[in-house]
Amino acid sequence: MAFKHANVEDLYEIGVVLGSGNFGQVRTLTERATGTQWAGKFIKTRKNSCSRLGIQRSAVEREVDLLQALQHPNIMALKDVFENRAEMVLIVELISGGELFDFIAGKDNVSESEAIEFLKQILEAVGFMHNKQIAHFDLKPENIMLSDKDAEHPNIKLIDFGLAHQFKQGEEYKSMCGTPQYIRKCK
Ligand code: PIT
Repeated sequence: MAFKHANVEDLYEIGVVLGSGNFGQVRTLTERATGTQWAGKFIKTRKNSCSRLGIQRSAVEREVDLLQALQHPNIMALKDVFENRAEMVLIVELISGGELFDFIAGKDNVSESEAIEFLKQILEAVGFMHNKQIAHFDLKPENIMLSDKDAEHPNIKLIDFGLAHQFKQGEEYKSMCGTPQYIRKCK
């Protein structure tokens, strides 16, 4: 995917903050040409390799490659990527149902059939990734979202592939710091 150098604001109206993290912010976007709603992940990129601030461009490129390989109804879809000197913006599908965690916490109980429906969708997404030798490495309630919590059957959407990794045939991997979260290729 070629990254666009246009100004995001020329093409999208930037709306409210949906979430934030180390990477920057996720905000709602309205596409000016069509009125379609999206979400934008605004990532502050590193000015140079010595800086501790921001995320390296290569890390964003990797996340973009993985998201492109992961087109699945239960995985956040990527539409476009913009970049300028200071930041990169991932245009992704708007997921307006919030975290699965909050959905469950806000209810008195979750029925067995609802639980089955959620778990089935989570496992379908994870199975799809694993078939492509991609591991998410940060699956947790905060990264499991609902497309629309007012729908009768809300759909699961996995987000945040910032730590994800695609394992390649013939490469050997070792865990670092005692946790498989930090993997590196062995020479
Ligand atoms: C929302 C709504 C939405 C998308 C997101 C959050 C995405 C969050 C996100 C995505 C990433 C990432 C970190 C956070 O690395 O439509 O509340 O790829």
